[in-house]
Amino acid sequence: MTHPWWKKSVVYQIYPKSFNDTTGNGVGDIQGIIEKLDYLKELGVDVLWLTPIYKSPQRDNGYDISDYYSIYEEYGSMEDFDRMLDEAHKREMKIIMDIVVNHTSTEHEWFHQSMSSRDNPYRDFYFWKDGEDGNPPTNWASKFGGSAWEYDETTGQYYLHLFDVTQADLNWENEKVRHTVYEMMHFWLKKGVDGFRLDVINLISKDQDFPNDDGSVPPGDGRKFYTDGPRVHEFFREMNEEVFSKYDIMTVGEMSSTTIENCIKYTNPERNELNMTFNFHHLKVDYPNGEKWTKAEFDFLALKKILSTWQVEMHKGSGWNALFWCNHDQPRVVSRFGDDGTYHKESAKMLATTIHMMQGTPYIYQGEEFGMTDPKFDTIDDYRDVESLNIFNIKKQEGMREEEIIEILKQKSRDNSRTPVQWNTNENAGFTTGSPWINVAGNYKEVNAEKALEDKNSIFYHYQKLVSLRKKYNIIIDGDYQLILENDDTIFAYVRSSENEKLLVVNNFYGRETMFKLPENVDIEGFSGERLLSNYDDSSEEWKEILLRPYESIVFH
Ligand code: TEU
Repeated sequence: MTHPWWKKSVVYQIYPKSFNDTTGNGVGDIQGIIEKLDYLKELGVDVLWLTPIYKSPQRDNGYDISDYYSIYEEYGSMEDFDRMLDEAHKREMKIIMDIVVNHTSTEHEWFHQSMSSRDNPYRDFYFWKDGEDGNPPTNWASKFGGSAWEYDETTGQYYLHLFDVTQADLNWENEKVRHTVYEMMHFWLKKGVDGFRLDVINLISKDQDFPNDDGSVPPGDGRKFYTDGPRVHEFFREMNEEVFSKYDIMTVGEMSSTTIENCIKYTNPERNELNMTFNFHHLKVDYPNGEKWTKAEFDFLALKKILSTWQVEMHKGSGWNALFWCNHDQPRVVSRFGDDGTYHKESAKMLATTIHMMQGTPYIYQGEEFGMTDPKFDTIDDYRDVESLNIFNIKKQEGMREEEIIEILKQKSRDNSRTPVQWNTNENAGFTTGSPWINVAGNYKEVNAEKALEDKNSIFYHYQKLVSLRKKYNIIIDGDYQLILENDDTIFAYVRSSENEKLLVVNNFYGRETMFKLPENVDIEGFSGERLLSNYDDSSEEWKEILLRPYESIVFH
């Protein structure tokens, strides 16, 4: 079977602001990315995804774009960008851009025009509505807290913002908006970029009746009227026909609160929409009753069940998953589902194996490859994220004690993944010679890239092996998936199968010993297992019955 390149690829996510600063201003930059390309090549990744590097007031670290055609000046110039693209291509790595077109910054010229008067030609680029008796047009909530509508005095109407008040939602019903966006996409593709990650792209089609949410379907915040909305598939097909189909690129959609049925439709190749989707259901297993802003253990059985259901159903529907534990919005996985103390190395490797042996395209988030942890900031002054700061204020107003809010942020804040990449033991972990825009985590002397490169047994080389296994064994790409021992509360084990081949993946998710026994109903009669990978030097060669040590993880072929 031949595969499109993006099915065989591993993607590495770069959050430029925190990646590598070469100017000493405390903010990462494009030159800093160029400097680290050889390091990324050594890891073996095929594609780099850059979170937004366009001109932006940075209220939401670039997800608030004020000009899609220029580079944020602290990151460098368009010449720097072109050079980076060229240098990546020379090393046979591709680059995909983050496209944020559900909304723009309110600093964008379109919004300035739009807000200036009710009959400005750009008025209809955004959603403007009258209030209802002094209240917002609907009771929809912003994802970052508060109402999704903001009143603007200039014209006496409200505009919609599903995210921050400075991120105004674009009106995709307006054909001019769509074509303006497509033109911008062509600009970047003509430069030679290799694809797009499309930010919250399943939110672009809003129910044009703008109903109030009666709360009958939780969480009752209005999302049912714009998530996987009425015309979203139509918009993707149009985008595909007018833009994507004209290039050899990859597209990955970030899908907020989506469903499997929709993700199959988004990614089944026969429908010509997108190549793959991110969904977040497996990362809500520590949100009890759907509530993110509370300190909680994760639900292990739910984690297994959700990941497995997506594996099985997407396979059946010929869809394609983006596989990931980490990104710039999520806490660090080793702190979240592993152990960032005693079993740091073992658990980080185990988590990597669990996700990389599944079907889909894996993503590695900067620093994950050597086990970066949550920084556990304990004062509000250390936090930078607009969402965290909003929530801090909201919870405080609701009467929660500051210490309690900080305990929640320590576990849940998006800043957990945004601290500078820990390159070495130098001051500021080698990220900057200046003062970093956000503090470096305290453990950089123990956890850093340089140290990982010097240790043949490091987490880094485990990731490197996982990347190379994917290149060697097509079963990782094509095999179907079967969860085994689904009710075991310690082991996450599954079998991948293709015609005459199987993979058995066994992971102990906890810091205690446990016995693995291959269930009788697993059809591997006649197979002899070869151990492909493990996170202890002397793991078992025997695969039917294994006494697993803390966080032990083994792959048999
Ligand atoms: O995130 C979309 C999104 O909904 C989340 O992951 C969000 O961070 C979470 O729901 C908050 O609780 C994307 C970007 O990845 C994120 O960084 C942006 O802030 C957001 O869109 C708006 O552009």
